[in-house]
Amino acid sequence: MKTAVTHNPDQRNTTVLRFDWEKSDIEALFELPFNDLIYQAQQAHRAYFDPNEVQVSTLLSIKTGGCPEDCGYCPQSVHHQTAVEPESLLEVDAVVEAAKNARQAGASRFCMGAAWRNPRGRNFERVLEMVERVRAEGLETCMTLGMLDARQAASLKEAGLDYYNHNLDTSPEFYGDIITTRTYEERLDTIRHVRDAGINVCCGGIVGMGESRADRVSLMEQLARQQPHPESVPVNMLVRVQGTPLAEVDDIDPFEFVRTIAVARILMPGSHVRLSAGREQMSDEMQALCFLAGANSIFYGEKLLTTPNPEADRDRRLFERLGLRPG
Ligand code: SAM
Ligand code: DTB
Ligand code: SF4
Repeated sequence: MKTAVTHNPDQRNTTVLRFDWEKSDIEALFELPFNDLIYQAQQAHRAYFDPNEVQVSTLLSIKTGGCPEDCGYCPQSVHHQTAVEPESLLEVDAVVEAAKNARQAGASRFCMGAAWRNPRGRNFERVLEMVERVRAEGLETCMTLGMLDARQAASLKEAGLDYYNHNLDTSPEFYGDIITTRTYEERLDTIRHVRDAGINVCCGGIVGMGESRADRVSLMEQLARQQPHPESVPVNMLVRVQGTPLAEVDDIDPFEFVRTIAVARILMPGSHVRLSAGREQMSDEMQALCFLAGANSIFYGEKLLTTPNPEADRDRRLFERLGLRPG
């Protein structure tokens, strides 16, 4: 068995990280009685993290809509007729202003997302300046700009980028039903470039797109066999948007979503598991179950990129009611 001890210094864990997870191990976790699964997830969580601390990131769309990719879930694709109004890349000053507001509201990380297949030319130069200026405000920086080559990843590192988000989205088997303009292998290449440049990797997927449990197992296998594990693992619940091909897909059983969070927590115990898109559609009780299952990061603020996120007040109340602290 290939193992490695975590290097996270403030953790009292004796658990070792595994990178050799097999589909059968992951299936067995999904099949556990719910209470046993949550108990195991809690044990993994508590070995690595303060269970009452939830990391808070703020998200800003720095370039909205008009994306040439055909991701079936996404309101920003030119292939779908949605209500999103395309906007060009924001000015650096506007981004810095938004970052200051985020810091005052208690965010520790500022994530910037662009609806691109990949960044190019002058726009990329501007993005580098954004990283430098936001970092100078004392925030951790994260970007998601589409595919990167090795040189671009190195430039982002040099500018001071802390995290890069690039999701696998789903299993290799189901992927072709959702996206045809970018291959799974291209996604893995970008993740490798980010890793090689020394930037922390934020990589996860979307649940509730009509995939099977076997697909969720397979996505988790892809994530948990990366060595090191992605430092941050966003688990998005599909936000169904009118005009996208997935607008009418059936609801996933909420407990299956919670199970997916718990499995991510057990497979990658030293990583932040982010309860990302979809919180607006969840009850407070459902979110509490997700935290219990090991989610320990959220996006805070009224909007994700183009779709609604819970009001800041609702989140503040939820944290108070659950005794959670922003980390
Ligand atoms: N354009 C870049 C890319 O896709 O590589 C970065 C931005 S893209 C919007 C970031 C991620 O948001 C996607 O990979 C997907 O996982 C997530 N996402 C987009 N639309 C979503 C939706 N309707 N529901 C849930 N997650 C969504
Ligand atoms: C991620 O995994 N989820 C965030 C972030 N990475 C960039 C994006 C969610 C987007 C939801 C749809 C929208 O608001 O447009
Ligand atoms: Fe474009 Fe990203 Fe949306 Fe895909 S997910 S259409 S790449 S913005």
